[in-house]
Amino acid sequence: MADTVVTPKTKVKTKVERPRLHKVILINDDYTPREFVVTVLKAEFRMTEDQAHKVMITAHRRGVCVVAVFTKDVAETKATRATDAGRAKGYPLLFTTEPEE
Ligand code: NFA
Repeated sequence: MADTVVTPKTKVKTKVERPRLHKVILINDDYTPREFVVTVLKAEFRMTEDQAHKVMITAHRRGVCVVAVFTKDVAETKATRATDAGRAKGYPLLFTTEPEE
């Protein structure tokens, strides 16, 4: 009895997953000036003039454009800050977020 060998019946498997990323999406509207959208994109998302202009014009033509992807917290903070920048000027500029597939 003192020499009984005990084999564990359960295995513990540690699983590490990367956090799901969230998209920040720019929504088109009829009132926010194009140049102001570009300014906000450059300031909040550290884009060049060229990148910002491409994103702005894509949203303008198609209705929406994915700006960038971040962890949930960062995406939500940036979307809120960028939306608030428009609101401060009286524009209906809107950035939303959604989880990546
Ligand atoms: N559609 C706006 C305009 O013509 C520009 C715009 C682009 C606004 C992208 C919001 C998002 N002034």
